Amino acid sequence: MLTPEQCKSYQRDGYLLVPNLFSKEQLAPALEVAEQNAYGKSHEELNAEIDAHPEIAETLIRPKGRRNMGGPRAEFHDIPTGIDAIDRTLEHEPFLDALSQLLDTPDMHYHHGFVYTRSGRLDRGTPREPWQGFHIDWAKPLLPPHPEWQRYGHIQAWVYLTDSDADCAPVRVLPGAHSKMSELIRDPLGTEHASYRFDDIRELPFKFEPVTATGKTGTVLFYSSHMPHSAQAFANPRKQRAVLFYAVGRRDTSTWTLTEKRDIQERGRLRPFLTKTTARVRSLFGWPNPGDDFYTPETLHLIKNAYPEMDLSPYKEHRA
Ligand SMILES: O=C(O)CCC(=O)C(=O)O
Repeated sequence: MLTPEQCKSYQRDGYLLVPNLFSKEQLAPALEVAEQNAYGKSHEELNAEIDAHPEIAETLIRPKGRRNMGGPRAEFHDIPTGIDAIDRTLEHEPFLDALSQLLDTPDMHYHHGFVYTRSGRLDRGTPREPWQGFHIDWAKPLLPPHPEWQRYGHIQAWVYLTDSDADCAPVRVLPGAHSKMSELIRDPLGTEHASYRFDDIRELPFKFEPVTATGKTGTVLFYSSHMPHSAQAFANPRKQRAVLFYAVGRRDTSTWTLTEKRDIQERGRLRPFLTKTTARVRSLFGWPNPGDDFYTPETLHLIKNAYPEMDLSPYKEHRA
């Protein structure tokens, strides 16, 4: 069980690193499978292969997009993968207990899970500067972040299969920013901010100090889906970073906290469609129905910012 201090620190900071939630021995079979999937061999053998044939690195560079989170030669990345060594990691009771404590409910909902590997020799496209690259992951229904981040958010939990030391590109988070999202994202969807991406955190109206989420194998990083996070480059290109990455939410709000990473073109088509369609059809895409307590004067205002052209009267009428 997490201590009350750990729970409090998650509430305050929006993230929590829990060392030794799994043992290294317990995760070793999952790491072996993740490496075979990612590289077709172990990571050490991959480095040897690239040493012998440097030209292959160009063709193996981590391809862009969620489909390729598994790695450059991945056959899969979605969990369940069909392989017990990975899939049954989710059964670890202390992990489920921690999720339940942080979500403040025994009734949880699995949104998605990915096997996610990055190898230093093949990595491209990471932000160059420490203030770049922060974003929250797109909400599936394309709703702006709700001020009640705890109730209307979910948790992203990264189970570290490898040591995520300072030189192996640990992810960075912005403590405290999770509870400010509704104040920070005020623009129409489709602009820089409303893509939930902050080009330069130094320009935000609040000052945040990024924290680098280092941890040894067996550590779990929990962060709120409202938490901006950013990748960084490997300081040691011979290293890798492998995690099992889960998104788990509260069951009672699961429809609209789901954040599958949608294809960018699909998002582009969905936004104008959501703007003009009916409330009933919007509900097919995960929007709460008119009358749901999701809609408050404040959230209606946020939605108006996000979708200036949308007719919000069905949602407003139900409040009257
Ligand atoms: O690879 C990383 O460190 C960050 C990944 C990330 O930002 C994401 O998956 O949304």
